[in-house]
Amino acid sequence: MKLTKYLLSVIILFIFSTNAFAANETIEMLNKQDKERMVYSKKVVKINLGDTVFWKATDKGHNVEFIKGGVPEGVDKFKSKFNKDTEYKFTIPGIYAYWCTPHKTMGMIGFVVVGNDKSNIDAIKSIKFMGRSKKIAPDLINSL
Ligand SMILES: [Cu+2]
Repeated sequence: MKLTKYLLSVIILFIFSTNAFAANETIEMLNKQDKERMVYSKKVVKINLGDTVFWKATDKGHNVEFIKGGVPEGVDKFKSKFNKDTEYKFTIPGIYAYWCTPHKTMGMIGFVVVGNDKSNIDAIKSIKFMGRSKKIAPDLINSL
């Protein structure tokens, strides 16, 4: 009986520690998905405060860059290295808009809503998107 309890606590501890390091959302950086080229596998994710998003460099030549003015107040700038997996832990609530630096005009944009806080939606709406990103941004922003 004592051993069972011990094993149980070991198992619970293991599950807990595994989750602590796992991302809450995984987004792939892709050259192609269906008919789209240069795309994040998920353009919009909604997460809880304190969650982590992991971007997997499935295809090369991509990165993640927070858009200036497109993140909640107090968030530092973030720009990941090309060709590398990256992750970010979201500790400030609000909407985060990001793009892939070389493909920001090709529709390679994404949004993260943290803690269901949309208080910075006006700032998000005033981001100057270009090219294909300008075409797809309004519908994405409306879906947040
Ligand atoms: Cu890209």
